[in-house]
Amino acid sequence: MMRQISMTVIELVVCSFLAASVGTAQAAGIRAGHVIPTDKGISQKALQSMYERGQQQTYRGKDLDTIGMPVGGIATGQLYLRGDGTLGIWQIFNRHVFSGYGRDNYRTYRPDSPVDSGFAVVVESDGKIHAKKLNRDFGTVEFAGEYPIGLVRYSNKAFPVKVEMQAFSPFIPLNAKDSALPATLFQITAENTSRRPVRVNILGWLENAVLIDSAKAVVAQRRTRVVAERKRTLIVHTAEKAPPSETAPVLRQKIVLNDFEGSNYGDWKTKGEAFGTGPAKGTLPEQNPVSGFFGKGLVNTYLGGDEPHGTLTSPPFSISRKFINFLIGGGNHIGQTCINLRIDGKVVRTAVGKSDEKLEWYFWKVQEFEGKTAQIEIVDRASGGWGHINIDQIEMSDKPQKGAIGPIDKLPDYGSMVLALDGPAIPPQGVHEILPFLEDGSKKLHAGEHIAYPVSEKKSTLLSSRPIELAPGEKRTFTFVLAWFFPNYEHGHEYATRFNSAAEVAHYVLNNLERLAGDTRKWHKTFYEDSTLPRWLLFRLHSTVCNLATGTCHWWQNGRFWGWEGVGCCEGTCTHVWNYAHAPARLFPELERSAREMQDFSDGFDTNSGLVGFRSNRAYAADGQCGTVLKAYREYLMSADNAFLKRNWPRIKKALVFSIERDGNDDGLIEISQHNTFDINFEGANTFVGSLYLAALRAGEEMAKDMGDKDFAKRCRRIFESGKRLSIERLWNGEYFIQQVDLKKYPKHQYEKGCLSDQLFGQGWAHLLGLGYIYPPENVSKALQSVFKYNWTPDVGPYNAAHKPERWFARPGEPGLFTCTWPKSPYIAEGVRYKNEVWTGIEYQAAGHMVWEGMLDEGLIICRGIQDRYHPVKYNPFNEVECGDHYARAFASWGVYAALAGYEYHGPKGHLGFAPRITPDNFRAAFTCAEGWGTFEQKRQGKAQREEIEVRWGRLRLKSLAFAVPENLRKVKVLASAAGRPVEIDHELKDGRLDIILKKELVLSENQTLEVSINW
Ligand SMILES: [Ca+2]
Ligand SMILES: [Ca+2]
Ligand SMILES: [Ca+2]
Repeated sequence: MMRQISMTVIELVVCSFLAASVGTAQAAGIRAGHVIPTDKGISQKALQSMYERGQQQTYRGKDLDTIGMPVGGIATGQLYLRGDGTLGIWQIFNRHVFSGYGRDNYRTYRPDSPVDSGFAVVVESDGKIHAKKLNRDFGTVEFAGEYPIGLVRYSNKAFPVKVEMQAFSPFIPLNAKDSALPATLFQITAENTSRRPVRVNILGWLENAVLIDSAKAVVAQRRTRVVAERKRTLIVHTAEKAPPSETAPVLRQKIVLNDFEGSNYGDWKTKGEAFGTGPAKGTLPEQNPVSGFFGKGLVNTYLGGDEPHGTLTSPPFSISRKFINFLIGGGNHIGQTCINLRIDGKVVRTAVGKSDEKLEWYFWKVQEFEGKTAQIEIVDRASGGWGHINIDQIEMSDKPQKGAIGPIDKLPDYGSMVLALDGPAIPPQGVHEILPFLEDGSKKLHAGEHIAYPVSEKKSTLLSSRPIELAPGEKRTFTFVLAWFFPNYEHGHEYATRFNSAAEVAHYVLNNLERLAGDTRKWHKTFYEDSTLPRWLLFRLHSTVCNLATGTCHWWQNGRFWGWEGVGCCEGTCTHVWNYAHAPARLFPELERSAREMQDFSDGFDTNSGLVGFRSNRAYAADGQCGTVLKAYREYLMSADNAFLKRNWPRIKKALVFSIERDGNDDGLIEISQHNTFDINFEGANTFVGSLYLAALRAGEEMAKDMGDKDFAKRCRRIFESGKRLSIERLWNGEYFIQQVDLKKYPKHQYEKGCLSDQLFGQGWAHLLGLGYIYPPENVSKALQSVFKYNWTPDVGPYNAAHKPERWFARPGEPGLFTCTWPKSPYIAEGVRYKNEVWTGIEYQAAGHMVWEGMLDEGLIICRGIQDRYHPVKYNPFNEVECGDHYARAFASWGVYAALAGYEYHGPKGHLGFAPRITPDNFRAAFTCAEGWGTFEQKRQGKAQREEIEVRWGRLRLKSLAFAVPENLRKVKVLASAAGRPVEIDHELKDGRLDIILKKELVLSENQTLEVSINW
């Protein structure tokens, strides 16, 4: 049931709350030292600006540096469009780099660009050639990207043409496959701004980066061909085995740099604790068995566990062989558990373990460095899982030790890359005269040549469109496609089941260009342009969706969607982190269904007990276990029929029964040890796990009813009612919900009388699933007010000065919502882990819930805080970090979006409802359903209200509707029509909620509109 609340009531709630908080600096009863102001200091003007529709945001100058917007297909790697329109990060080669957390990844930096590529515009006017690259040097450069469409504008008064580039990968909600193409489209529009006709062509170039990582270790060659076919021109980059060399090499004797057989490290120097005083003699205490090393000794940094850090550095030595071979095992954290080769202080080679204690051969090709002085350093700066490294037997040799590096065509970075021009290119000789404009000292471009060369060399190939004439004021768009194909991922890629090469991908994109680009633009228009919601808020709430197109998300060859928590760290689509993620399920429900069916209820499911291993393992997380039931219900709601529920119900039920067994006595409270997303265990009753449990019981009840399992439905209801009552009796302190725990018995990691921001997590979930209130509305509302009052601050500085966070995701001067505070009782220094941190996922979770409850100001203020923190003046607005980049918890933003519309949907029942929380008199926003998406509009004026549901993509099956009308109404007149024809309906009005039953099922197809007029 949605909450029925009219605008008048919302206004009253908001106003009375503000009146209560403003001006009372430190209300009575607040602990001294709780340095979070109750008056948040938000001026009326600032607040008002948050509600303004506003414009598409544009960024210039220094702001461009930090921007990195993912523009590849979902689950196909991670490619950034940087602020100036150049490409960055380039993690498309199956290597996902963990960026660390806090101090490591919440920092100001420009995303790197390890692969050379770009575009340039060439203008011929008055017989002269002018060329400019599309980058920051163009002149005035402006970034106006809104995910999924990157947009960069270039102009320069001294240049006769201005350019606008749109860069994106097809992104079409509900069409996962066409949104998961390993490709990026570039549509580059040149406009003649001069008074004379000009001839314009666009050039694009791309480095052959196949084997980008392995190049340092393998003997191979790259090959590039320029192919003209089907009115297109393609640069095709591949790699292959190198031809055998003609003279047999003379092998010099190998030199052992260190075999770690001594009792100490000799002239190798240690720093930190991880290396101890000498080499390990095998497996260390509490470590899984270590094998594969030579002799009796090795480097092993699992010294007292993963916690310690340190480095071990060799004395300088001269490189005098072609290869350095070594044995390596341990963690696979790039830059964190690694061995590096340094020359002139610079890391020129690096390697990590494979999250395996067994040591295996690895080698670096160092021929190019022969004669240079180098140092080897072994690094451990990781403390989490696999935060250690094992190394042995480092030698220089003229022969690589075979082992870790397999045949070339099996390497993760083996595959192909293509840059395709939609149209014919000019012959290579025509390009040569332009090259001097584009080359600099470090780079050589090749045009139209078939070339093969050793992988140790870097080469870029260029092609150019044919010039076209532009009259003054005229413009023309040129289309390029960048495509990649790197199938050798541990679990394969879904895209590799549809394509065999990057060229095939490029052809597919160009063959379907109009539809793919058209549908993507249609979504962008529907979501951003045709909405009445503030544009900044739309930007923020949709920006996190880009996490789908990063290393965080993977779509395996077998169809299973799988996610890290953040890029490269913490594996297994972790149930408790993904508990917060709503965007993927609402945009691409098939992906989340696959995560339920192929992980939660198969790989990760214990068929004996019903336990859902929270990382597809056999470990219990209380929040994740309950969340799995909620997700299953959501996936059912986002389905067109009940097939998903039918297939999975026995296991969903069993998963819920597992939680009921943890409850133990059916009283609706789980009191035994509850491992959870704070990476600790809560002991005793609490509403963090408790609300998720009660919501799961309600979801279980609904699913049981739909499956005809009446007895189980009744049992769920009974336990739920008990838990609801007992939670108020035992856990309500008059202002918010606390935890009932014996701190003497459990002194660590509890929150007890603290105010936990996530204390109503399950209630927020219940609203999103149309399950209604699980606690009395007045307690819910009061508790949320307390969360905002006690935990949100416009400046984290003072509080964090008093209570230092374990990791920094907000800096002094920045606003944020703390995980947990103790406003009414002494601060617990050993309390819940991460208490003093700010996580965007929790902020969205709480803000979304506040919006449901009509606390619109507070919800917007929290979201605005995130938007301000992630302003490109400091941080990449598309990369909300936690443990690693593009953290999955941030997908919670979609909960705010759903709340703003008061969206409720039940696919199998054909039910759709809206109760806009923001501007209900004039509201318009995009929505998604099981088989289609479109836009919903509500207008209210005088004694009339009009609803319009327009399908823009796919179809929408409807049997019932619900809308919010002013609460005081007793009687309304309702008329409905679809595609211009009257629709027969019944209606029911209660407390401001209008339920409409369609007498016959209605299917709206693309471009059809359902209109409902309500009069009173
Ligand atoms: Ca050894
Ligand atoms: Ca360590
Ligand atoms: Ca119990």
